[in-house]
Amino acid sequence: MIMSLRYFGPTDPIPLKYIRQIPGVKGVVSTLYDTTPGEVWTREAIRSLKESIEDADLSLAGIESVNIHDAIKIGSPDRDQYIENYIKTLEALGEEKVNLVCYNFMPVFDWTRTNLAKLREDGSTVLSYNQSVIDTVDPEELFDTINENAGDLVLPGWEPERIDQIKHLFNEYRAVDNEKLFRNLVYFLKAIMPTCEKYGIKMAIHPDDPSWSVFGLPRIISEKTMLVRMLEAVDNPCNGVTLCTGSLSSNDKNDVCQIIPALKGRIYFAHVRNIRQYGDHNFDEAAHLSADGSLDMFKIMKTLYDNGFDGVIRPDHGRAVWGEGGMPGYGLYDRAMGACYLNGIWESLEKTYPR
Ligand SMILES: [Mn+2]
Repeated sequence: MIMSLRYFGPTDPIPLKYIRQIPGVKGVVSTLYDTTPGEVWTREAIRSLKESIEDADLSLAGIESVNIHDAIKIGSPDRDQYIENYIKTLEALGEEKVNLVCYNFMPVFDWTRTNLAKLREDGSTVLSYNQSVIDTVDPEELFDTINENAGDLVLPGWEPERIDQIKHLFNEYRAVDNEKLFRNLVYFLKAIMPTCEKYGIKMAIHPDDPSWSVFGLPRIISEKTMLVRMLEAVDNPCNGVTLCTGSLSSNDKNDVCQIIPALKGRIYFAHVRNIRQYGDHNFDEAAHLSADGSLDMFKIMKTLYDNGFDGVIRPDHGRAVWGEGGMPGYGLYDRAMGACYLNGIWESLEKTYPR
């Protein structure tokens, strides 16, 4: 198990030397933030990212994410060109010995929240999602609200320049239902598998966040049946999953501890965070501690342990605490507390149930 933290590159307000000081954190996951989906990554840029991380005595544990161009998800005529570009990026990563790639197959939005700083009773703030807000705004309004709340920061997936594409994209997705989106995912995976096999690259799809359709867009990676169907459709060890406990548990019908055994051996990356479920498609994010939210974090970690998980893991969105500003969900303090807590659970599992 490699405990890591997400790192937003040279413009991250949290320097690598701070991440290095969190006990037990050995690596970071990151991406090339100056690229856009569909672009071919160069070996030089990957090497430079990797070296900057290694210079800080950490490892580049994987890429989060290499994003998929919407042409591939929509299945438009130019998708093969974008798949070819993706393969070239994978080759460059493989040559630089990077072998874990997180990605998602969500149309238009990588993730959706309605409040980036909901005030809690302890004075901290968290990201939250309220379906009734989504039901009353259009996607463009939400886009503006999120960017206003983000201040000077650029949130991954919500880059201001994307607003111009939103209308066009919604139009394009009108002809894409869940089945078509699934077929397009399988088409993409089959095309990239030979390259992944050649370099030993493990693809780890991130579940939909939240795990239901937002703004009427299709959603296919939102529950156990669909995750299993995806793994079986392309039954190759290079085709795997990012287990994101918060995303899956946004739908309180999903039980992460039931999902983990169904994906046994194919979970290569884990985002482990807690949320407070309010039923009916509403949730707040929470501290990692089980008692702070709705999820049994010990049981989740034990289920991962019992199912032989040995991949990259990271705490996920934290609260904003102790007056820390910065990127919503990605401050240093609460994620550091999360990493220590998860490491503590893991140590107790290793000592109680040696394997
Ligand atoms: Mn996640």
